[in-house]
Amino acid sequence: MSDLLDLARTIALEAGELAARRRREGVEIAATKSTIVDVVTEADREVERLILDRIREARPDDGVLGEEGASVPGSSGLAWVVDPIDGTVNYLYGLPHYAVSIAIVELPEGGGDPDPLTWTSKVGVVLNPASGELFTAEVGAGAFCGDRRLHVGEPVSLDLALVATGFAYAASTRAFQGDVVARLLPQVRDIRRQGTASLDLCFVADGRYDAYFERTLSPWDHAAGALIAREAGARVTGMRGAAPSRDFILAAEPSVAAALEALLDELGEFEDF
Ligand code: LIP
Repeated sequence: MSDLLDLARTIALEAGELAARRRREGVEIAATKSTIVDVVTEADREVERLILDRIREARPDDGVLGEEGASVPGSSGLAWVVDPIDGTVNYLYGLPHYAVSIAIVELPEGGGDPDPLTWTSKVGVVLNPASGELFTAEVGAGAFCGDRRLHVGEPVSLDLALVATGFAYAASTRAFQGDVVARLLPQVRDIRRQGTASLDLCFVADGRYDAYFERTLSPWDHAAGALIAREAGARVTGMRGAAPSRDFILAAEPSVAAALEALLDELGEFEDF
């Protein structure tokens, strides 16, 4: 395990303990963001502050991009992309399916803000504090859940595929996404919507889902999970072969990914909304 992965893992474990402790103590909405259902809790903010402090202590020249406002330009060429509590609504409701997601990415020449269209992922760590499952990956070194090596599921026809997805916080976007899913549902084994993109990507890596796709994700939602899925043998792509981004992300065993991408295109998933 490289020093970078070890550091990210150690920070995630400490952050996960804080998140779980605050959950036990009781959680309330601190503010809303893009819409009335896009919420942030004080725990989100406190966990991000802890992660930021630990990164700055250990690697002061690295950049940091966090969901709750952490934005630190670096000079090292590396940036940390952090979702302190992914699956915030699950966390708010006490559902044991949320995650601390930490990625370390290499920025292109010239630096700039971390952008999933231009960064190169190096390290990914996703911890579910409620289950204790710690998913990790380092580029070229495979993906793991604890010490167990992860492998994407076997090829499967779409009518037997368990497909996960998620929905935006904006009602108009959700209406569009719901229409696509309604047309997809009769053509796959079943749909799962568990509310935490980073864990959805890890579940593809572990063969617990045959595929996952979503639109409108933020960079911190998928930065770590995308590397974990890719290192487990999944194809992880954006729209029409681009890199994953807010536009679209899909992760699956490569033949399943190709079939699902073609079907989603037919169902209108790639249209503007
Ligand atoms: C969540 C994602 C999830 C998506 C939710 C939300 P958050 O991130 O992980 O996949 O469907 O709408 O965006 O807001 O909990 O960090």
